[in-house]
Amino acid sequence: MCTEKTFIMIKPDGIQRGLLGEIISRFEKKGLKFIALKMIHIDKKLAEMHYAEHRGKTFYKGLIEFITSGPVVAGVLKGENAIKIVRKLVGATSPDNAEPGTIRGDFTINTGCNIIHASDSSDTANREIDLFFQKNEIFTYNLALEQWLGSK
Ligand code: D4T
Repeated sequence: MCTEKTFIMIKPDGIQRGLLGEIISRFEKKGLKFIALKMIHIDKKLAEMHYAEHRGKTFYKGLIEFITSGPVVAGVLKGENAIKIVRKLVGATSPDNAEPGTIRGDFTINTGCNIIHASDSSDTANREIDLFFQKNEIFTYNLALEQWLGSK
């Protein structure tokens, strides 16, 4: 068993389309625990740090403009194998590969406006959590079930 933390961000289109509750609910129902959650309007500097790996790519400029176009909701989720499980719930980047039943598979038809981001590795998760959250914005609390699941 490997208890992990991972970072998610519901993008401006997810909020514009009224999908916040639906998306948050999917993670909760799966059994993942939110240990941080907030709405922010990302500025250009933070956007460029978050998407540094894509600098120079054809879609980079549009990506930065889009992610700074309105508020996003950022969160930290904790649970057993959280990184892989959250990526599975989110679905593939390209909507034509995203399976029905996943968030992207159910709600998107466009690669750029794909409503949610989720960390793809432990290193990425740590980097992104540090980028978006102060230490005092991340909470420690137990769920009653965790003693039976062996996950805290
Ligand atoms: P994010 O980072 O948004 O969760 O997406 P992924 O992790 O699934 O995919 P990514 O890093 O490859 O892409 C980042 C972001 O860029 C947009 N994008 C991507 C785009 O507009 N055109 C493209 O061709 C690609 C590959 C969508 C997500």
